[in-house]
Parts: sequence; C-alpha cells; structure tokens
Amino acid sequence: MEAGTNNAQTTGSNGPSLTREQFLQAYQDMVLIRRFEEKAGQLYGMGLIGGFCHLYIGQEAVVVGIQMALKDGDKIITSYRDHGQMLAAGMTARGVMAELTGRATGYSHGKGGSMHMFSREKNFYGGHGIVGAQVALGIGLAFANKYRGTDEVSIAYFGDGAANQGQVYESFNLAALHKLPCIFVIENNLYGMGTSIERASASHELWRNGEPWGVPGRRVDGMDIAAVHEAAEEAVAHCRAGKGPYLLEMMTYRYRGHSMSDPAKYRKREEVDAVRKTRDPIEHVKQILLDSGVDEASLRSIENDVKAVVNDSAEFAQTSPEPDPAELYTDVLLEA
Ligand SMILES: Cc1ncc(C[n+]2csc(CCOP(=O)(O)OP(=O)(O)O)c2C)c(N)n1
Ligand SMILES: [Mg+2]
Repeated sequence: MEAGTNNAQTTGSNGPSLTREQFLQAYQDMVLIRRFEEKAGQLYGMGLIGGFCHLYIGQEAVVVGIQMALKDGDKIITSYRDHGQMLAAGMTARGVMAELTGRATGYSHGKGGSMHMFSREKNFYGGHGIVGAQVALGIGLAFANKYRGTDEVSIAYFGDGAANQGQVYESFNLAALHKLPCIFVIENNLYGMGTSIERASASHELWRNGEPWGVPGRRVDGMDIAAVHEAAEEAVAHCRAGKGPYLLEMMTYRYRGHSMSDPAKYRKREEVDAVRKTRDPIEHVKQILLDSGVDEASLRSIENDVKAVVNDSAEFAQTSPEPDPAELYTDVLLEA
C-alpha cells in the first residue's frame, strides 16, 4: 500500500476544485504547519521541549483540506499527533509553541505539553495520548451538537493503528444508531509506531470499516488538497443534513519518526524519499499555483511571512515564564 495510492477506491482530484485564492491560502496554512513542526523538532533537540512530541510533517493536506470545509462551531478532536490540527483550527503558533516548551503562556498554561492542549474558543478538544480514546469522545461532541439542535459537525481524527480498537467500532455503532453528525477521519500513514498496516490489520480497506453499521466511507488521496477538500465537503454536507456519521480514510504519510525517539528500522529510507519526491502535498499545491500563473516571488513572500510567524513563536515561547508551582492543581477540570 502506498501513500495516496490511486486504486479503484481512492478519490483523487479531477483538476482544481479550489479557486486560486483557496490554493494560496492552503499553501500558506500547509507551509505554516511544516515550518512550525520543523522548529518544534529543533527545539526538542535543544532540550527545550520535554516529554513526548509527535510531528505531523507529510500529512499537512489532510487537516488543511478538511478545515476548509468547516465553519465556526464545528468541533475537532484528535490523537497525540496534534500540532497540525491546532494550527489548522486557528490556534496561534505562539500559544502552541509556548505549551510545547512548558510555559505559562501556553494553551494549557504549560502543564499539558504536546499531547494535552485544548482551545474552547477554537473548538479544539485535544490532544489525546490513549490510542483510539478520542474517537469515543468525538461522538460525545457530535451528540452535544445534535442535542443542542445545531447543524455543527464534529471531526474525530485517528490513525490506522487505532482503527481496529474496540471502542472505535462501539463509536461507529452509537453514531449510526443516533445519527450523530460525526466525521471519522482515519489518517492512514501506513504505520502505527513501527508496525505497518499490512502486519496489523486483517482488512486494508479501512474506509469500509463502518459498513456493518451503514456508515458511508470513502478512501481519499490525502496528499492532494483538492481531493481532501472535495471529500470533506461531501462528508460535511451529509452530516449537516442529519444523515448520520461518515468515514473518510485519508491515504497519507509521515516523513519523520513516530515520535522523537524512533529506531527507523521498520521502513527503508528509499520509501520515505520516494514519497517526499513524488507525492509531497506542499510541492503539489506549489505546482498547481505555478501552473496557474502565480510567480515564484509571491510564493517566497508567503514562505517568508510564515517563517517570521514561526520564529516569533519560538522567541515568545523561550522568553515566557514557566508556570508558578502554586498553579500545580489549577485548570484540572473545566466546565464544558
Ligand atoms: C491504548 C494504547 N495502546 C498503545 C499505546 C502506544 N502507542 C502510542 S501511538 C501508537 C501507534 C498508533 O498508531 P496510529 O493510530 O497509526 O497513529 P499515528 O502515530 O500513525 O499517527 C501506539 C501503539 C497507547 N498510547 N495507547
Ligand atoms: Mg499511523
């Protein structure tokens, strides 16, 4: 199986379904995530980030394409590979970087770190370290949307490694039974830590996993922003119309190790290089923009702006104070 495999079930884009302005915005958002993650990797190497840290590099088109199909009030929940989701949801680079470095100005006041950040304002509900647990919480968020009589949807992201967890199937059942507006997004990057999906899953067609409960599913080329966006629009329309949950399997790839300590023995360097060279989601958008007449200078200017935002976030984080020990027991619970 390959990232963005184009087989019979994979939906790729049939030409640009986004406007040039949307592609430009997507480019900026994706470059922000990539540069931010590179900087986080650097700060980790310098000992400024403690604990776990899972980078999202390579998977940027998934969150950015989905976010473009959402509106204010829609809710997002994900796993520990969460920095991309936060930035796509509109959380600030400063607040996320400060949290990564354990500072009082971070989203969890420096007490949550990489895996435990939240923003009620941006409807981002974490950041969860227990594999698969966020899926059951995600249908709870969808239940709240329905109970309150809104047409808001909830997005529950999880990985290929989480996809065969029992609670994921329990969530499919409850979501289908109660017609909950939940979009299940499997980010299939082909590996759970160091185990390939080929070795861990009897089914390699995860988009079909909701079939017993009648949950419609689609496999999508997750390296193609337009394909992601188009599929997300369809899933969102389905949920907003009260038709119940929807499952999207995004074929994607992570370039870096599972976390910051990764033996890198479970895949060949050539495999990673090949995806980088031929399937990179940012290069893909860049090419579309260049082909549509946008000049290199405009793209460079976007890149420079992003670099400034990321550098500023690192500076802000490093000059922010650590939390006061008196805050140890505050912010443990929040009325939702
Ligand atoms: C319940 C549980 N079991 C095991 C782990 C250890 N663990 C952390 S991440 C991971 C792999 C998950 O892979 P996947 O769902 O594909 O997500 P990805 O890391 O690829 O984004 C495992 C087994 C855990 N955190 N929680
Ligand atoms: Mg995975």
